[in-house]
Amino acid sequence: VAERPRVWVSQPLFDDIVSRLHAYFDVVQAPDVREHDEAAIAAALREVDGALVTLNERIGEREIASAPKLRAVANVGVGYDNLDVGALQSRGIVATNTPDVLTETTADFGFALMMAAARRITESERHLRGGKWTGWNFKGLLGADLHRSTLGILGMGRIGQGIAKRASGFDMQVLYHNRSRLPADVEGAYKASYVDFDTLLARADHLVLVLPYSPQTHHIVDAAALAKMKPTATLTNIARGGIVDEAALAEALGSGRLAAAALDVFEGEPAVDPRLLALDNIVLTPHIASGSLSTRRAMVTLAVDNLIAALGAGPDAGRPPTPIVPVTQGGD
Ligand code: 8YV
Repeated sequence: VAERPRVWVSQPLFDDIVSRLHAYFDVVQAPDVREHDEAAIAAALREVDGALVTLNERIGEREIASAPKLRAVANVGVGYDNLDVGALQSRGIVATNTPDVLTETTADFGFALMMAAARRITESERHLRGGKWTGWNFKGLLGADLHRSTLGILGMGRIGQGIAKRASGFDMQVLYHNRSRLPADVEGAYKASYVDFDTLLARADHLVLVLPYSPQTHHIVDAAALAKMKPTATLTNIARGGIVDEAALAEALGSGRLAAAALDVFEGEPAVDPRLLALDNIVLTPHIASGSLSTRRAMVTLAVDNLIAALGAGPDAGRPPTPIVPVTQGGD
């Protein structure tokens, strides 16, 4: 009897969904380890044909070098900066991600964060819970409007377009910047206008970051970029922490150069820069933008389908639904 392929599941996900793998593979389920170090990942990959991983698992040259049998890596998540896709693909290892299924949930959350920053919702709650609300105050905790303001979207991929769609209900003017301009009919559908990066910074009342993280986008929102924004503006990041220079952001928020920010992602997460934690005009959430129960289940379902197909099994053998094709345009 031929040996069954073996797959590694890097985190406890949803057992009822992951168990579909048992029909085709021997499954090695990692214990409840949220952050595997390089040695642990390399050891886990040594014996397996495939892996189901999350953003907590970085898979690069070194891990691949110690994984002679590896043929497929299914990432749970649309962003895949945790994977060295070039290294995987040059070894003929199929890499997949989970686009589309999380678009609307993530766009909802981006909008919620933007509103929370603009209307100072979490700051107000801290004020109340802290016993500082001593009486109704006409000028207390005044925020900025979303409706009829100018929304700036950096990264006009699926999630960026989801945010643009929501913005139309708020009568916002939508400006975007992207690696490449969208076709006129798509721009028209969202009433979105393409502008260069500097114009986006200068004109946005609320700027949302929804672009992939790469060496090219590392710290593109730095002190110089923040200095181009309106002092009344807000910045929301639901992409990856490394896109923003957090020290520069803390400085801008602390000095009144920028009104407010909302971050769901951090450069050194789960560690958060104490300079950000010390500020009141920032909303901080622990990377939960895609975190509705149904969407997280849909992500795992798609990742499992991808892994089965990428390893040549199941109804879509050899044709995983969402393989990663090196990105040449847009956000995610
Ligand atoms: C996930 C994300 O929580 O999809 C992404 O890119 O950042 C989140 O939706 C994460 O990727 C899970 O691995």
